[in-house]
Amino acid sequence: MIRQAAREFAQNELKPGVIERDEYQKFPTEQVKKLAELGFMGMMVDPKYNGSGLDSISYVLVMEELSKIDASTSVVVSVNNSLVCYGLEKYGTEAQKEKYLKPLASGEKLGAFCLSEPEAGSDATSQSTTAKDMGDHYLLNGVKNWITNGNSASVYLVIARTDLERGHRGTNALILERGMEGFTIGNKENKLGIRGSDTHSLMFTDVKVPKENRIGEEGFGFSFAMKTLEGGRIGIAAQALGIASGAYELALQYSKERKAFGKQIADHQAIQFKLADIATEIEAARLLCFKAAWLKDQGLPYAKASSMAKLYASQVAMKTTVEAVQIHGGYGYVKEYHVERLMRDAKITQIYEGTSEIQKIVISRQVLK
Ligand code: COS
Repeated sequence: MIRQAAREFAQNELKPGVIERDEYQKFPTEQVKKLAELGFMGMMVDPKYNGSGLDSISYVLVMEELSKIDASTSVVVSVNNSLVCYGLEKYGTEAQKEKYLKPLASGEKLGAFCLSEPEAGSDATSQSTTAKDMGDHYLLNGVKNWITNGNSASVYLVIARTDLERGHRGTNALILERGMEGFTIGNKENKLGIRGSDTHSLMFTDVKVPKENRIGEEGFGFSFAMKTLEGGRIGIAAQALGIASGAYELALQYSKERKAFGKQIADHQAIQFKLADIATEIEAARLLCFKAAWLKDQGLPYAKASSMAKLYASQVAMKTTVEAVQIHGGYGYVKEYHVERLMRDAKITQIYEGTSEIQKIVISRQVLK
């Protein structure tokens, strides 16, 4: 039922206008409101905090269906659910949950997760943003980069260093609100893909953040970011899966319609073998996503599984979308056929929430343990 609801929503609400939102970099404001009404903005949050109380498997199903049609919208869903809501529910105080989690889970507000900096992406321990301890508050200074929902969010989880001597162990995760004095939104990035999503830099100049807005104990910030990203990677893996399966479904359909050399192109072995490879790899990616989600739902360690799912599903997304464009030939290269957009959207899944190289670091450290 959940998959069906997401599928219908994607067809009826996301598909119309998806080409224009991509072309003109238009944020899906109305679509996100409707996703909130369906309970998809706080899917895994306890109903007592306005969530839908669903499991991670349901979340994977929804992410796949939305991403088949519109990855710009599904990344908004992914960040709000698995980075912001999850982080607050798992590690926040009761007061933080009341004040911030409730409106985020209901979709009344949108959240952003702010770890990356101009010179700290993969090397996330090299944070330059500082949160100086001033007694009852922190004084925040620095710049964050590539922030999804940058100009649409109203709650921002920001990672910053307080004790410079202690390296990543002196890092804190702070909750910021849009409009705080000294907090400015920088330029919007003009991106290759997921162009409907809203990616900005953020600037902090002497922003006063009350101590009660710190998540977890003093110095917990880096661990908070790492633990939260473990679940975030399941969302991005499922997004990559959806991009791949969306492109595959279009290529499959097209191959039965298009004729060449006197028969449907699906009757040529060159196309059949492509479809066979793609179908097999998508199934494998889906099972990796389900496994990571299942482990998380069981309360078992899932860092390795989520990195494997993201690494593999993003490779499959890239390969599948390139093949889908190839199967469509010249039509694949124009916007009306959707596969060129899916190809551009696929690339980011190998980069954000940890590049493929970072996933290999996480996986290899686990297997060598
Ligand atoms: N959960 C909890 N803690 C974790 C963790 C995890 N999954 N992974 C690492 N840590 C902790 C380590 O235990 C260590 O803490 P202690 O020194 O107190 O034990 C600390 O984090 C630093 O870890 P490590 O020494 O392994 O740091 P490295 O710089 O070698 O590598 C990686 C850390 C590369 C795994 C990390 O920086 C990373 O994931 N980078 C990518 C970040 C990312 O995804 N960026 C995208 C931005 S979000 S769109």
